[in-house]
Amino acid sequence: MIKLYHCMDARSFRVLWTLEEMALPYELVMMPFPPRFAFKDYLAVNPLGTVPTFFDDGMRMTESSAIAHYLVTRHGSSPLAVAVDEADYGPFLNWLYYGEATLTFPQTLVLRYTHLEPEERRNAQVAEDYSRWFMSRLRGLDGALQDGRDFLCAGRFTAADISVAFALLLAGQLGLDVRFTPAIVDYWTKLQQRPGFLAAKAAQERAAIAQLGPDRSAWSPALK
Ligand SMILES: N[C@@H](CCC(=O)N[C@@H](CS)C(=O)NCC(=O)O)C(=O)O
Repeated sequence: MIKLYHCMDARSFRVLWTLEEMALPYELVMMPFPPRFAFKDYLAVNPLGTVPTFFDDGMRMTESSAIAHYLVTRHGSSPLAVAVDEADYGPFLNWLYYGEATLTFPQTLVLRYTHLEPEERRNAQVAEDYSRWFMSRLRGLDGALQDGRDFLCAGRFTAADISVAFALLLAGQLGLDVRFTPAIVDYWTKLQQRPGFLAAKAAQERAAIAQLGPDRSAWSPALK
């Protein structure tokens, strides 16, 4: 049985989106963000306090892009995976890692110094520096999309798109999407229309209302 510990629109959304695209059964545990402070029992599940934590029977994982990769390779021969013998296997892995390590990391500094730190420790300069750093790193994505492709590799939607698209979702939460190039806006707009994306959005909303209550400000107390 698959079990996913998740916070609204956090990196664990990569996993939730993959599960919905693959129509796999799962149990979703919604927690207020950040669980390290707002749901301390979670530290027994994941001492880092980060989301996702994912279980497949007894096996536990905590890296969102790796879990997406695991799901599309371990659970059936999914078109969301690019196989080792396909020409785009290398680009597939590269985009999968780029989404987290290159695109998401600088945004966490923006999030921290605009929302998570107490008022007196917030720092507009740090936030702007890392926003610019993120934007310059997006050049890799913009360049790849210049040929009008809808998906990053193998000519089809894969887990690599999920990994990169999460970084675009986070950018929207931070107000950085106004700086997206037309090619990135176009790519991201189409991905958000996918039934799997919409199902994942609806699933987290339903579970949050059921498990955390209807007051949205309680879902992410640190982001008020
Ligand atoms: N590299 C990890 C990072 C996990 C991570 O830092 N998740 C964030 C949510 S987007 C988190 O839990 N932050 C809260 C905290 O650090 O306490 C992944 O891709 O899953």
